[in-house]
Amino acid sequence: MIKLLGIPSDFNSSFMQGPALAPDIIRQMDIGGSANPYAEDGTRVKVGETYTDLGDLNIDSTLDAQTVNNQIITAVASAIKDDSKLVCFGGDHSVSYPIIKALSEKYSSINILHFDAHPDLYHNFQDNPYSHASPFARIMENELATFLTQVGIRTLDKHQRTQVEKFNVKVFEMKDFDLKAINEHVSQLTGPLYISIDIDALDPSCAPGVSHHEPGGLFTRDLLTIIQNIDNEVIGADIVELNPKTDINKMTAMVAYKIFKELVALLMKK
Ligand SMILES: [Mn+2]
Repeated sequence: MIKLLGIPSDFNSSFMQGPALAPDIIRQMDIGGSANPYAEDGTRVKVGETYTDLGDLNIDSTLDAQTVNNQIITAVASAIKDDSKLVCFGGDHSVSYPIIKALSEKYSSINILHFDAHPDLYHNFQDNPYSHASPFARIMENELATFLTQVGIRTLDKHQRTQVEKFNVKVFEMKDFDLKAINEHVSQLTGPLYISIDIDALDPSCAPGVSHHEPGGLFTRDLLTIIQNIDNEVIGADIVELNPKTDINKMTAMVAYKIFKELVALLMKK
């Protein structure tokens, strides 16, 4: 079974709030009537038919980050204990750390395919170890994943380059974008694959509804092509950092929904 969980977390965002509003807005694309309910391979994707919507976690932003992380870990563990595959809508990117923590207790040798403008590898950002700028530092230092691949990156600074080397991350920087090389690399990964998609991996012309606009990103088509070429065992995915407050005519919400449909079709394959 495929399940959807909304994690409306905002309090680890460093710059502006908004991603907590995203899960409901992406869901509206499914039920609003304007969208086609099919992935491009013909898979019908509809709530109650193809996937079960678990609703949103009730995130209490007055609690400390570790308590909220534990709440997310418990919810994810419970959702996957019947061997369901889970897609989560964030929320800011901080949610990927507790999601992958829960998955790592069920699966070993996880590979992560991470789409983002930013590497999110800061050891310590604004004195918040659970910041949305740091989830992949926490994941890698706790050895929750065997290998991390990043695609769409265009903001590497000196510190994060050091972190890339420390954690042996394979980074496909946007300035060297090569679709074929990415597809080939992903096909060679062995072990279960988790996909984390920060919507700001996309160019702001495709996805303006994000908190951190970083020009020079992926086109929606590039991302869809990479997803559609994946033949690995995929164990789950997240779509994070959509900020409805900066969106235009819900176009980014529709892009997120389109990506969700392709992810569901992929999760149904094996
Ligand atoms: Mn980002």
